[in-house]
Amino acid sequence: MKEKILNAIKAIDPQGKTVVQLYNEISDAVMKNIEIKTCETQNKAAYYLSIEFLIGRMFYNNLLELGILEDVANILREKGVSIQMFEEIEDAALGNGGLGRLAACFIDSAAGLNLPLYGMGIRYKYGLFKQRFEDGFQEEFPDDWQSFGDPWSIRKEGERRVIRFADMDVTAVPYDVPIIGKDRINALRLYQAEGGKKAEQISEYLYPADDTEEGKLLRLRQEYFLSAAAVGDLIERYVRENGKGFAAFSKKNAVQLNDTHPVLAAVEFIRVLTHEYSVPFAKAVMIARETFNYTNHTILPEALECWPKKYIQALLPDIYDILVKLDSKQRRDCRKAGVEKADYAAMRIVQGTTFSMANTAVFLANKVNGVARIHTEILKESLFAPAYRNMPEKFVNVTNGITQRRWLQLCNAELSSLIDSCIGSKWREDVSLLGGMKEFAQDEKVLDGFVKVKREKKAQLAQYVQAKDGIVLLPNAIVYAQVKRLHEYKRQLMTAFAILEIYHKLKSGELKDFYPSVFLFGAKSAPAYFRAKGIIKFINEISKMIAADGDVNQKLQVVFVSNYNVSYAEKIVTGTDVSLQVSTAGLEASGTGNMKFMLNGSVTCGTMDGANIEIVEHAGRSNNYIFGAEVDEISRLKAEGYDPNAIFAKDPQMKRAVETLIDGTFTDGGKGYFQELYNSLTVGASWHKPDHYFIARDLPEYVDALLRINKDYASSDFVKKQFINMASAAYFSSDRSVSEYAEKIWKI
Ligand code: 26Q
Repeated sequence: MKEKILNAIKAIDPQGKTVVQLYNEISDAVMKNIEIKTCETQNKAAYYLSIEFLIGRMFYNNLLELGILEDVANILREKGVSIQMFEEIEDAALGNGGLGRLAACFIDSAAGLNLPLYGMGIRYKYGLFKQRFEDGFQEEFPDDWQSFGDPWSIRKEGERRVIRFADMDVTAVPYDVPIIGKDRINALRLYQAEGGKKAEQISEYLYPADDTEEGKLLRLRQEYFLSAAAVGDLIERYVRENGKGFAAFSKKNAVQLNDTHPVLAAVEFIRVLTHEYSVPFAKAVMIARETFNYTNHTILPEALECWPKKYIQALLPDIYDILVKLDSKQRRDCRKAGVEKADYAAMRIVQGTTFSMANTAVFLANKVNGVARIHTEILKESLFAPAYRNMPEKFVNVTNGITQRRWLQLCNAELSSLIDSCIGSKWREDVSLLGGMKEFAQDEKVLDGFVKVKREKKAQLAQYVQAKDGIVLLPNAIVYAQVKRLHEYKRQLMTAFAILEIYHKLKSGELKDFYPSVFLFGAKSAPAYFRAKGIIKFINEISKMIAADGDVNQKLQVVFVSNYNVSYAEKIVTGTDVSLQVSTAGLEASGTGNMKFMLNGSVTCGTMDGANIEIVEHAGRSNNYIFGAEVDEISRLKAEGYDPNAIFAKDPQMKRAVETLIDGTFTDGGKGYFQELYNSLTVGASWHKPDHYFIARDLPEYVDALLRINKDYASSDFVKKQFINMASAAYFSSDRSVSEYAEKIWKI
């Protein structure tokens, strides 16, 4: 296969061709010579249903996975073409953050582990919006990723299927994308909606604006579209091979629901079995329960989906009937099992005028899992406590992971070769061997090599930032990075205040011997999320002020890169010294960026939240900078009362930083963003109490941690800390996560 591909690429003549043309020709040469597996004939297979797959750029990754990246680079070089030029081909951003990127890492790992795991999602015409800053404000532009062509998918015309809504029929046409592993290539199947203008809308946008009823209905259509297309595929294939008795269905199929967005798949499954194959309702429910599993990714109340009954009734009357029947069955089951009234009320599928998707998922799932140990504990103790009390065997933890192929081998060839030179190259296939690097943590020569790699990656990052954003990074500075979706609970605003405090200390002369530092932010805000947009503007204002201040601008720099995406992340995680992971304890389910930084040798400056806890367990707390209130303290503060204003009053430096929001230091052009942020901290806003995310509680310790890092950075100990983090990262490979899913949940 490799020979064939390389020969086909050798035969390409780059003369007079554009980058896009060449990209398509080379990609085609690969696609013509590989075989994509779309199903199993004998064995059990697992299906990963997700409304997002944040794949990123496929070109380099696919060549890497095929083991021909270097060969192709050489062939192209001989033709006078640099393989780097394909960096202008933009990412397929069919996801917006952690949940979508996790799905991409998982299918990558499964292919690498030779496991039959097939992704199923939606082929959005436009991915996550492109972000630009206009006067420091976020502006959004459509992401027309197919303008570069889409050589990496195959349209499966023959496998189209009709999806029925009350008011229209929509055709789902699958496109199969190869997910390449060493010994197998699995399909990621993305469905496109067709059948007229209204039908096509369904797969037009990732996250259509849902501030209107129409937008919400469109989102519901998307969820059912994916669910019904996937279930239709699974059932049709099963019946073709096994006939219409469904007794063995769950022996051949396991389905993972990536959060509740595709949970209607389990309901649709019951609909098809009962309505189309005359399976009795109770039996259909039983089979669904053996087949489907649910991963929860967030406990934030505003992200827990509840669909108004009337929406489901209007668009999906048969699904409505099944949900109502499930709700009755749940009542009977609970009564029979002697479930407490209060527990039943909390677990109930019907909640007021809505259906709770999380409760539906828990009811229908064989296993329910959280994505880091603390998160699963919180599910068991809080969010799903009643269900856990009554069905403890359902709950399992699988801590998230990331693929070391994209997040080390591909993005950091330099560090990868350093590792090869110490422990050989077997770790590339068996990442658990990476732990062997710990033995080199005292080896001065290896540490020197590590420092050199970091310096080189920092220089590459600087080049990239300059090319993309036109900003020149301070040379040889410490790089602190906070890159992730913009959300209040992630507390980018707290980092902004910490920077302001440091700035004021620099100005007053209180801070001597401050090592030059760059704070790098990357984040997109949901278009309608007013406060998040205010935070972006605020950080950009801080950035501007510091850059213009000759007293400090050689010591401190704040850069908010625009259009942060997977490709940007590949540069940032390698060139960073300090990974900022500072969510309010209990609210970041896991985080996966934290793992990418760790693997590339950053220390974590963060709270005891999500996977940070397991990270410091593996790498040693003393090799990281942990601060802030832990979950218990946050609960206590919530119960006993928390008064941020009292803290502001006693801490003049904090007060000064916070008041820059309203004291005229910065302007938001009279749009009210900064006043709104200020109010949210001091008087509360919407349904939240003041400082709902406990910034005042954690900020002093945060500033302290950042300054401690600044002191430590100049010592050799700091490099050792970074190195040990890298050497301890094997556990956070998605190879490990996927193996756990395969064993504990899918039984494949
Ligand atoms: C909910 C209701 C209506 C519309 C949209 C949504 C919605 C959309 C996206 C709710 C949640 C999401 C995405 C959640 C997400 O990305 N969660 C992240 O998942 C990662 C992988 O498990 C974790 O590492 C992160 O901690 C978690 O925030």
